[in-house]
Amino acid sequence: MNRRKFIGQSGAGLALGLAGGLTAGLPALAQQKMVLKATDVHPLGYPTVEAVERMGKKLETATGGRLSIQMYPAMQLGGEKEMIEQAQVGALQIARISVGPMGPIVDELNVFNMPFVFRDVPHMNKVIDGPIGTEMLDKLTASPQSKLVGLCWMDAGARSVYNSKKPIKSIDDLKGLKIRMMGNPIFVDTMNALGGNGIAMGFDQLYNALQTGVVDGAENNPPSYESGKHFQVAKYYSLTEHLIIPEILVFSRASWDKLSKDDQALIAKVSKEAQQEQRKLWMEREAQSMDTVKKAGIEVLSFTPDQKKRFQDAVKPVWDKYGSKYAALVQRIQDVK
Ligand code: BDP
Repeated sequence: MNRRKFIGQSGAGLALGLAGGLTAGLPALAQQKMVLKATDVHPLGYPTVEAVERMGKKLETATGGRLSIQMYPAMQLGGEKEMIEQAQVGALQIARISVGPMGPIVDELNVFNMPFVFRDVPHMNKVIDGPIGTEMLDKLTASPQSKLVGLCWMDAGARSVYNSKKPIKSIDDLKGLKIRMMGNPIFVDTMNALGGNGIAMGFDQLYNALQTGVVDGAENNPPSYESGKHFQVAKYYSLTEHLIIPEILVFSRASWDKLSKDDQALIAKVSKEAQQEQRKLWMEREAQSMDTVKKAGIEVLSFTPDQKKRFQDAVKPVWDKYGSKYAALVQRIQDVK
């Protein structure tokens, strides 16, 4: 059924091609109408979702409606693990996912998943906009086990801890709290090194887990904390900013290989534009989300540089365990000023 959706309606495409003055001599592929199925865990209006929908409109305009994107937002197709699996088999074409769950698939990407690897969000954005960003997308595309094509990066700000038990005023307050992390051993180890009790769990299960007390808290950027309504069940938010993880837009390799070269180039072009457009949407949404949660009475705590340093020092065991294999790349990341 999914396959039918992707390459279906070729009759309509042919009619459209002919109406557009094209001759029937063109390769069949170039005339096929394609609805690219896209998905995201976030709801409509979220910066990543909006950016992909805008990409779809551009594709429609550029191809006279032959190529379009149908968005399945808000975990309609499952959590990120399921999204990746569906993209890998070509059951959907475009998935917007965090680099977090991609690390176990393409190990090099894990460098972006290391705690405090970026100085701040502008540093991360500079890295993904530059040669390292391009290389990492190429590595993802070239990796046979990914079965995905890396299209572009998106901004997801910095992740900070929230919980339902107590304000985290210093690293000591994390002790013993059960904190949900994304499914990647680096994150569980990071939370454990910070003194909490890291628990890997899908984003799709998190709201319930917070509500029922299966976990005491989680960590995320302000837009996810707000739009996922987690602030309603975990009201203490502390700006630990321990992870700055870019998002990634991937295309199913199985589907990509069925596209004409021109369509591939067009999708690559609108993706590059989406990288910059999403960033503007992101900054606006981040400010709005902060505003919303503060107005709802959330206590947002920040740290002095000295207090922050305690968090950075505490993750040394994580760097000792995973960092050495990425040493050369980490150096190049640090050299980006
Ligand atoms: C959000 C990311 C989303 C992740 C989610 C998570 O945008 O891709 O699934 O975090 O924590 O910030 O799982």
